[in-house]
Amino acid sequence: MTPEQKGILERFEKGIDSMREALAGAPEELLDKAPAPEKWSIRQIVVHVADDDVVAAMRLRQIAAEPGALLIGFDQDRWAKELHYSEQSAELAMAMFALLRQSTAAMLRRLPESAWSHRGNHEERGLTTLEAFVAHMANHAEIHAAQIRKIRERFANQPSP
Ligand code: NI
Repeated sequence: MTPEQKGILERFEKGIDSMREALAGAPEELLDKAPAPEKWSIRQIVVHVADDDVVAAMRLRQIAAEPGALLIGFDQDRWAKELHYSEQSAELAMAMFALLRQSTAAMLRRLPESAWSHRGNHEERGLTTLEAFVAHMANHAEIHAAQIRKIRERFANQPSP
């Protein structure tokens, strides 16, 4: 692994802490707060982050083991609606997210450096390297952790009715 790949992998794993910290001490009723009616609540964001890592766990294994593999897209808004994200357990989603990320990070750590330049072929976004995809997933958890912190700040000063 190059120092840069090592840094990306560390950031990927730290996504677990970023999400945990963003959710720390959040009461259950706060999880269902959304910044606007058409926007996702904290609970929906947490389940989305976990489900996106379900897909990423598969894709990262495909790219590592089968370079050139076709990566199938999914409609995140349909998943949120059809899979009832608003009723799912945020705790269970976080546990799954943490376990998937730990296991995927352990798998990635054992790969030869050459595997990091393997490419997957995303049906909508085209070719992506393993390295770029791990970086993308590291960003994904960070972006959504920041989004959760922002929603919490917004509701922190509002007394409950
Ligand atoms: Ni997302």
